[in-house]
This record gives sequence, C-alpha cells and structure tokens, in this order.
Amino acid sequence: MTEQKSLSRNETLKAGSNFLRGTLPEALEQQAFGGLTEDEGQLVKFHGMYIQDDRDLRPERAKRKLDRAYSFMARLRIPAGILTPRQYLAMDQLADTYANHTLRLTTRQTIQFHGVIKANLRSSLRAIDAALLDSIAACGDVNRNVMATANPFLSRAHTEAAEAARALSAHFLPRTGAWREIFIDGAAITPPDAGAEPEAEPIYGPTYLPRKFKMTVAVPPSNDVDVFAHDLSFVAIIEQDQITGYTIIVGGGMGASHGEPETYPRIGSIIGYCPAAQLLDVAQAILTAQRDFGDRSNRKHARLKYTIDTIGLDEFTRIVNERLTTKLEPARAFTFTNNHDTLGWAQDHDGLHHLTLFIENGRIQDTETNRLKSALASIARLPDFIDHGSFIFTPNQNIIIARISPAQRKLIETILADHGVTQSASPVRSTAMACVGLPTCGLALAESERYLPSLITKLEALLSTHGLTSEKITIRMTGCPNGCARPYIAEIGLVGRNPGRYNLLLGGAPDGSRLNQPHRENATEAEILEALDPLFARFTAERIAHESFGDFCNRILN
Ligand code: SRM
Ligand code: SF4
Repeated sequence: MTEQKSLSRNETLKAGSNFLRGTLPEALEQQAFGGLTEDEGQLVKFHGMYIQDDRDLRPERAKRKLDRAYSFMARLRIPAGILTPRQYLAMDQLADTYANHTLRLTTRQTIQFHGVIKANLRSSLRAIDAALLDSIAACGDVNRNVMATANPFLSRAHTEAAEAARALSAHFLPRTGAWREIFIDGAAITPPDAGAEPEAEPIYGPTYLPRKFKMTVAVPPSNDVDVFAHDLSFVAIIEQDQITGYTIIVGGGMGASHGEPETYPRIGSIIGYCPAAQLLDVAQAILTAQRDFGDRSNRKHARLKYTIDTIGLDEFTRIVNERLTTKLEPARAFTFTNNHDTLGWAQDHDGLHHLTLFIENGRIQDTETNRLKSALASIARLPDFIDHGSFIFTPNQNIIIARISPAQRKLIETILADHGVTQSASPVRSTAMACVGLPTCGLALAESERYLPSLITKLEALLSTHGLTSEKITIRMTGCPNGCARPYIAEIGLVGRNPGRYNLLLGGAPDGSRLNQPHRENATEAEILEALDPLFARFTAERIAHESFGDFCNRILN
C-alpha cells in the first residue's frame, strides 16, 4: 500500500483561494499595514509580486519597535525579453514614480522593480498594463517567464525561437481573471453570477503546479539561456536557417539548501526530439506530468528534477509519451560554445546594428559617474529608434539595444559616453553575474549584487599577476543556495553561507553543461583569493591548449 502524505499548506491555500484571489483585494485596501499576511504573501507571488522589507533597516526599526520597512518587488513577464522603446520608457518612468529609481534586469530576461509601497502597488500595475505588459505568472507555482536565446533579429531561427517562447508563455498563462480584477480594475470581488460560466484553469486545475516551472528555447551554438538549469528546455535543431524541431531537456534546476543533501542542483536530462509543430503538445505533456506526479506534500522536493529522480527518467519519459499522439523521436545532436553574451556591436542581414551592452549585475540606475538609466532613456527617445528599435534583455542580465540604423550608431555611442557609460569591462567582469541578495531578498545569507563588483576587482588583479587578464572565466555569485544566478554551472561559483562567507565551487563547463564541485566551504574573501591564487598559477603552467579554467579545474580537482 502506498503511503498517503499530507498536502503542504500551500496546496490547501491554492485550492481555497478562488483562483488566486484569497483575501488580496481586502489586503490592498488596508493601508495602515504596509505588509501582507503569510497566505497573502504566497498568493501575491502568482501575480508577479513579492512582499519584502529593507533588511538594512531591520535592526534600527526593531530597536525602535517599528514594523519592518515593507515594500513590494514586482516582476514583469516578458517572454524572450523584448520591449519596444516606448514600453521601455514607460518602465523607466515607473521606476522613478513608484519604485526605487532602478530597473533590475533578471537572469530570466525580464525586469524587476524594488521598493514599491502598498499605496503605489495598483498605480504601478496600471502603468504596466497601460504599456501592454503584465506581471501575471512571473512568480508562483506556474510556468514562469519563458526565455529564448537573445535577439530575434539575428536570424530566422532566432525569430522562430522568440516566437516559440511567446507561444509557450501564452499557452501556459493562467486563465484566472484575478490579476486584472485585483490590481487593475480594483473592483471588490463578488461571487460569480449563478448563470455565469464557472472560472476554470484547463491546464493547471485549481491547485496549479506543485512548484515553479521554468522553460527555455535555445539557438545553438549559444547556450545563453543555460538549457541545463531549467525544468524544460527546447534546443533548436536548425536546417537552412529554420527551426525544424527541438531536442528536449527536462529536470534541470539549481535550488538547494545548505546542510540538506536531499536538495541539490541538477543538470537537465535529454529525453528526445520533436518536430517544431509539436512544441506546445510536448510542453503540455511534460508540464502536466509534473502537475500530476510532482510532490505536493513537501515544497522542498516538489520541482520536476525531484519527480524525475523519484520515478526515474525512463518512467517519466514513458508517462510523457503516453500523453502524446506522436511519441518523442531520438534526440538530435547539438553543440554549444558558451553560455555568456557576446558584448559589443553586431549587424543583421538588413544592415541594422545591435549593441549588447554590459549591465553590471543587471542594475540599471544613475550614479554620479555613470548615468546608465538616463542614457538608455535618451536612446529610447531617439526619433526613428523609438518607432523601429527594440530593447532586449538577455539571460545574462545585459541589454541589447537592437535595430539601430547605421546613421544612429555613432549618436548612440556618443550618448553612452556623455553619460559616463563605459563599454569596456574586463572579460571576467563582463561574464560575471550576481543575484539580487541584500537588502531586498528575504532569503539572502550574504551579500551578492552589492559585493561581487569589488571582489571582481580583486580577482582582476590576481588574474593579471598570472598573465590571465584576457581569460573569460564565468563567475557567478548568489547570496544563498537557491541559485538565482545559476552558480552551480559556473566555472567559479560562490554561494552565500553566512555574512561575508561563501562556498566556493569550481569546475563548471564554459558552455554550462556540467555542475561544478565544492572546493571550499564558508570561505572569507581572503580565503577565496588564497584558494584561487595557486589554481590560477597551475592553470597558466599546466593548461592544455585552449582549455578553459572550468575544464582545467574539472580535470585536476575531480
Ligand atoms: Fe530566484 C527565490 C530573485 C532567478 C531559484 N529568487 C527568489 C526570491 C523571489 C526570494 C524569495 O523567494 O523571497 C528572490 C528575490 C530577490 C529580490 O529581492 O529581487 C529571487 N531569482 C531572482 C532573480 C531576480 C535573480 C537575479 O538576480 O536576476 C531572478 C529572477 C528571474 C525571473 O525573472 O523570473 C531569479 N531563481 C532564479 C533562477 C535562475 C533561472 O531561473 O534561470 C533560479 C535557479 C533555477 C531554478 O529555478 O532551479 C532561482 N529563486 C530560486 C529559488 C530556489 C528554487 C528551488 O527549486 O529550490 C528560490 C526560493 C524558492 O523558490 O523557494 C528563489
Ligand atoms: Fe535571494 Fe538567494 Fe536568490 Fe540570491 S540566490 S536572490 S539571496 S533567493
């Protein structure tokens, strides 16, 4: 007899929430309290928002017996990361009017706003809606923002990949009207008319998925989306610049908890190939298999990676095939060269120019010396560009200013230079990523975004002493083991353990296809540099031709 486990609290919450409404409408009316209850905090995620507080202010406020300094983080849903300049300008404006004057590009090709107080939440969402954007399903137990290899304008295959990402996003969008009702219309929720069609979620059902679900579409040879880190990835198989089908990867995931070996990062497994026309059917078969077989009793064991490891990859593939009219074919081969962005200028077949601009850890803001936010807004407003250009967010937290006419290329360079925006980061800095971490992330154990730049400066100096200045080594840092900057597939991964201390992991592949391995635990900055110094020396002396640092570490340490 199989053991009957009790459902996790979130399952009961979802089931009783009237399709994700719960008490959110009432909560938004209560302005005296800037936060939400625990249950409301869980539900609001499905609508793309998190309740947070400024952790820098916690000690002082606690001393003064004040509530935490609550505010919301709002995350947009932007499949394939593409905005028009007008949409970008609306979001730039929103950051100033309702948020903390910054836009935060994420590792999933979208934007987050931080510091939105409850009184401004509806106005912010209405500004997002007016720009024909939304935050539906940007968080929560649903299909999240779908990524595609950046820049649909580079080739026909790239365009098709972005279209595939949009189709997947639309197909798996929750059908509940809760987002519009609560945040846009702001109407009090009334019970449905007796005669009205009852609301339904045809794909998800009333309890949605056991946990978040993430999809990507990749166009080789770029693995910028990191196909092996997500629940479901489609790798384009291309013939004559057209996507004919996809090799399918399932069960990747990064999240883990310190000291809990039953939680772990996992590299996705290849399970087959499907023709391009079968994309949505295959995605639905896989997502619904996870819906039906995922663990709904333990949220720490509820991602697809655990479902697959529990029932076995062959059995999972059998379940998926059972749900398809045409079975998966054997996987087709693909090759990735790297998982980072190629910064700088590129030209497309129409003679238009594209600038991939490095944004350190994805934070778009103005500082005294670098007025990046103003520069991007000025570029967005340029005549002609405003009507024909695009902004594309990359999975590596950078931005592509796309479809620039040859006449405007020089002008854009001048605008950037006049605003102090440098385009020359060192190789190691330009491929590095840090998650948000402190002060907004409630789960951070150590600094991340605010600290990585200064550590990179020290690593640049160290690399220079070993003659490795031009070496591209992927470094990714997170403030906790949840893995938001995908650190477990970096050549050098740094995972926050305690304030000022990180686990150092080494040996990821430069194309993102291999997990790195623990090298030092709970290390201070000095210990991290001390551990890397002799390895850089050995790398210089002992590397095999063209060997990357990640491959070298994997060879000598494991
Ligand atoms: Fe993440 C939770 C930020 C990409 C794995 N992530 C969070 C929260 C919402 C903290 C929370 O739950 O209270 C963070 C908000 C911080 C803040 O103040 O903004 C947060 N995650 C981010 C972003 C903004 C990091 C960044 O610097 O770009 C990324 C937003 C992506 C997006 O636009 O949707 C982000 N998170 C990721 C990724 C990478 C990816 O998706 O490609 C991962 C690893 C891949 C994966 O899912 O396995 C990731 N985030 C997590 C987890 C661990 C999930 C797990 O399976 O254990 C959590 C914690 C959780 O869900 O319980 C988490
Ligand atoms: Fe927060 Fe941890 Fe994600 Fe960083 S990795 S944003 S600290 S949850």
